[in-house]
Amino acid sequence: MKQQRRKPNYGICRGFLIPMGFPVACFESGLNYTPQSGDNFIVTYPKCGTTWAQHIVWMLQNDGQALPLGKNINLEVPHLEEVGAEFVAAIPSPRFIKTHLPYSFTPYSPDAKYIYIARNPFDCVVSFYYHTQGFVKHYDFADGTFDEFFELFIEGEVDWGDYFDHLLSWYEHRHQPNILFTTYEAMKKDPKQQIIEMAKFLGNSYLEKVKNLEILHSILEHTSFTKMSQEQSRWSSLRSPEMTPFIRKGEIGDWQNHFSQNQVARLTDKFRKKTAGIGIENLWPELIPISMHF
Ligand code: PPS
Repeated sequence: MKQQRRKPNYGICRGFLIPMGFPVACFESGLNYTPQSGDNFIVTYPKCGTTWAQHIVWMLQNDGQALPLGKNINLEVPHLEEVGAEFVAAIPSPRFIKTHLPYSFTPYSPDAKYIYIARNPFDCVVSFYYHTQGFVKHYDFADGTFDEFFELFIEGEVDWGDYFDHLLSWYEHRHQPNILFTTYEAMKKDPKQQIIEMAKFLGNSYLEKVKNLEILHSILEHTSFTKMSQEQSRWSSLRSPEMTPFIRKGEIGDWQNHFSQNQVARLTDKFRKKTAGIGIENLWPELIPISMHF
C-alpha cells in the first residue's frame, strides 16, 4: 500500500497557511497595521536572508553594536505577523519591522521604506525544509523528508504561500523609490557593498554611520555567517535543540546536495512558466538550471 505523504501542521488566516505557533489574532492584526513615516520593513519570502538583514539594520541603528545574548531579533526587529500591530506600533520610531507578506498584503505607505531580499528558489526550498523540520512545536514535521516538503513547496502549499507569487508581487515594484530590491546572493558576493547600499537607502544618518569604518567593519564582522552561527538563541529561541541549527549552512548551491534530476526539471519548469518574459532569471545568472533554460 502506498504510504501517505506527511504534511507539516499549519494554522490558517485569511487564506494564508501559518506556523501553528502564530496566534491567528496577531497575524490578522499585523495585516491591518498602519505604517508610519519612518517605518522600515525587511520583506522576504521565508528563508531568503531575513535574519541576516534584520541584524544588519539593528546594528546600523545601534552604531555597530552586535545584538547581545539575551535579546531576540524577532522582538527587536519584530515580525509583524507574529507579534501583531499593537506590539509594532508601541516600539519607538524609527521602526524596523520584519514581514514575509506578499506586496498586496503588506501594509503600505509611500512614507515607509521596504528592503526586499530575494533568494533563488532552489536554495530557498532546501532551507525552508530544514526550517520546517527543525521547529518541531510549530510544524510537527521532524520525520518529514525533503521529497515530501518539495511537493508542498512546488504547489505553494506552505506557510506564506507560493514562492513565485511572492517574488513576482515585489519584483514588479522594484523600481519604486521607497523599495530597495536585492538578493541573498548579492549579499553573499559583496556584503560590504550591500550594507552600504542599505544604509544609503535608509537615509543620510545611516550613511554617515557606515562612513565610520569602525562601525562598518563591526557590522561586517558580526553579521558574517561565522559570527551569526554563534549564540543562535538570539535568532530563534524556539528552535528544537536536537535539530539542524537555524543559521545552518549559509551557502549558494546547497540544493545540489538535495535535488533529484526530476525535481530540478520540475522547479525549473515552474520558474520558467511563472516568470516568462520579465527577466527575473537575470537575478541569478549563475544558477545552472535557469541559465541553461532561458
Ligand atoms: S526566516 O525563518 O524566514 O526568518 O529565515 P531567514 O533568516 O530568511 O533565512 C535563513 C537562511 O539564511 C541563512 N543566513 C545566512 N547566510 C549567510 N550569512 C549570514 N550571516 C546568514 N544569516 C542567516 C541561514 O543559514 C539560512 O539559510 P540555510 O541555507 O538554511 O543555511
